[in-house]
Amino acid sequence: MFRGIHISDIHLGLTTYGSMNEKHRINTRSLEGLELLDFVINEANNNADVLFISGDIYETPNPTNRIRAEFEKRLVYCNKIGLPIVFIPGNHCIPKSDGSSHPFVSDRVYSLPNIFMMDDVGIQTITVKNGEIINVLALPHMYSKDWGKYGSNSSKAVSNIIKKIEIEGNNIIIGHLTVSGAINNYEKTDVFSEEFTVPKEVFQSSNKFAVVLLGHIHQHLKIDENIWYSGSLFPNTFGEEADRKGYVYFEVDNNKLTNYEFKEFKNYTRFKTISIIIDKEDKNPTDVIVKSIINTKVKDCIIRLDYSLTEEQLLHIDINKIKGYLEESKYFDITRHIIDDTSNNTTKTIEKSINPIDAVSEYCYIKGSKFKENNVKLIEITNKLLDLVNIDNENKIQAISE
Ligand SMILES: [Mn+2]
Repeated sequence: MFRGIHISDIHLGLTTYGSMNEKHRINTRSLEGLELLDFVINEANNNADVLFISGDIYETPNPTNRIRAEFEKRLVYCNKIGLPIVFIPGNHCIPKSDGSSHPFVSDRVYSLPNIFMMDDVGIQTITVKNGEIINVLALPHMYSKDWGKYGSNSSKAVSNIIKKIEIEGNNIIIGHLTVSGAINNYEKTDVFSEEFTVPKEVFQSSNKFAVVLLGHIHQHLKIDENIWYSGSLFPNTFGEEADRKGYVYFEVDNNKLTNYEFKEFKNYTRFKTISIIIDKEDKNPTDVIVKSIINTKVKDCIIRLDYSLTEEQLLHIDINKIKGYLEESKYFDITRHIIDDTSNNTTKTIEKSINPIDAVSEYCYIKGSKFKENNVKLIEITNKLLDLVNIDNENKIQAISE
């Protein structure tokens, strides 16, 4: 029997909704990711035999030296304490252009005996902390040029890979991909190549593997008894506002899953949306908004405040008072809609800088329902443009909001 801990989608280097932590000289979002990672490593060291991370370690294929050093420092630590750590690159870690490498290249780190960076399809045999031997099949993120050698599409490719394998003992799959049927609201759609998508039946039809540990979809999702997404380490966007975040603890005995627990983190930054439509007759719109802010408990959260009111009521809004009540939050955006009494149209003013993706969503909203089907496409194009800017995320967001 061995005990595993599974996390995914850490996105170290993500800076959206964050700010510079002056003491540590690192963005608050990355700092939180590192703190949660430290917590998980500690849990794994005390209560498990091996730690798995199923992709999207970094937000971009070009993390800053600081971010890379912080992650590698933790790998070196895992090696030192004798905790095997197994991980694969996700789509965020792999450059889309041909020729350049992912960021997991340091010989000093990746040649260590307890570090298993699996950047190619294949099996690795690993002795875990309690001396048991396990076989891990890696399915790192693949573009169509990569799966082409295994099959005509991503589903056939994975099916062929699994069929060909002959192994005995405790076997595990670790993959960064979309299982079709699992809804992917949160990952940016990749417009440069086909999505790496596999039907769940491909995994279900094989009894060679005790568990399938998945990454890419940020919501914690159970696809089957022994097939799951652990979900991202913390919410990256407002799309993940309702998710619970944590890690999966599991036990495998004789190549069968014998225990599974999702353990939610106690402390992580929550995203909260406050959406208010103020009654047209209301004489104190500021009070209505303030009351809503108080009820929401905004302390240490990332807040999106969105209110609708008439032109007349707008004159009674005390924006400084509203902002005062949002001060305890870690970050806030305020958006207002003006309800036009003479028609059903609303117009919108954006009070504070928002990220480019949200800005495009707002634009689609303003344009109305006939524009809705273009929304997804527009966001894809925006992502593509942001990728083409080809500078690290921190600079990118600053450049745009300036
Ligand atoms: Mn991903």
